[in-house]
Amino acid sequence: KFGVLTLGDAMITLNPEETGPLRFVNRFERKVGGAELNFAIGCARLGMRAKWLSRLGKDEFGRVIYNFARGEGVDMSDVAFVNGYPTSLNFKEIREDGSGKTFYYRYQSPILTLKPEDITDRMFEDIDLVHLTGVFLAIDPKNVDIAKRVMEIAKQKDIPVSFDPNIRLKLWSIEEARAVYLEVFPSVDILLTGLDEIRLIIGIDSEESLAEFANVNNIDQLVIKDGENGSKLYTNSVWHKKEAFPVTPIDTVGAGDGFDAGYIYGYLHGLSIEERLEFANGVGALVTTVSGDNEGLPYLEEVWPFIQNETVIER
Ligand code: KDG
Repeated sequence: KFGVLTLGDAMITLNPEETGPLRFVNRFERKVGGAELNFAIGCARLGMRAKWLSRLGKDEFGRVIYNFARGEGVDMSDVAFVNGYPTSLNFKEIREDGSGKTFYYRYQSPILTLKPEDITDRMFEDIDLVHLTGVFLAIDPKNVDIAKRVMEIAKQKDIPVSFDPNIRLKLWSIEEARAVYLEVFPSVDILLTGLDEIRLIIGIDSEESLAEFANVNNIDQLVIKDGENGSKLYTNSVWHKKEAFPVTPIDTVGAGDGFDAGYIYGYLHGLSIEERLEFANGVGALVTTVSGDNEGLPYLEEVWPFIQNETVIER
């Protein structure tokens, strides 16, 4: 089994029981969210070993997240509970087309207590890929040092690094984000980004200029996610494209994390480039069909029949 390591913050996600503006929603479902944790759960469901490194509030909600992630088979051996930092909350608003807004209650996140020196060589044992995202970087400037340390150790050990900018402008300004991303990109082997997002960060979106950007930053695989328009990949001087699967989305939050897990599955398992994109598109699409940030992440045996449009016997 391939092993992936990721690190980040998680929170209780309050999913509205009805669509429309948050101020009119009276009932919520208590769920679990966090971009990197979603990724880890996605990898675990696809049959990989997934380690999520984090800190959780020593409170009831911290326990909910811990038990939930452990139940999904995520390796929680480098997660510690901390006092004085309550587990964060994230209220979601969902519109009729499945698109969402988030309202964070995330001021003293437990991950603020994680320090660069907490990252040790031992955590990289049996790890085949390290995945980082911009949510972790946005939470606190010192997280940039942590990420740098992680990428440095990964490089020493010849472990590829994937990165998703996952831009959250409610957590930092575009200027702050841009400066950090530009520092991080040259250390990234696989960049998994939304088209809108990369346009926002580097101000370009044509294939020619994106290819140039990948070459300059030494990015081996530049993967562009474009929702219902599908995805594309630039690698070895060539662009590859795959169309999206038509689905009726009910909650799109977490689809990008699912796509990332699907792509990394395909990469580590040696799927061809076209298959890899198709697989990732399939995982991302399936995530949007279920309410919650990670509930829709498919198990491996659910992905292929979906992609091949096979009839599944249900009863
Ligand atoms: O990618 C999905 C995440 O955005 C969600 O689970 C919550 O981590 C989260 C965030 O910071 O928005």
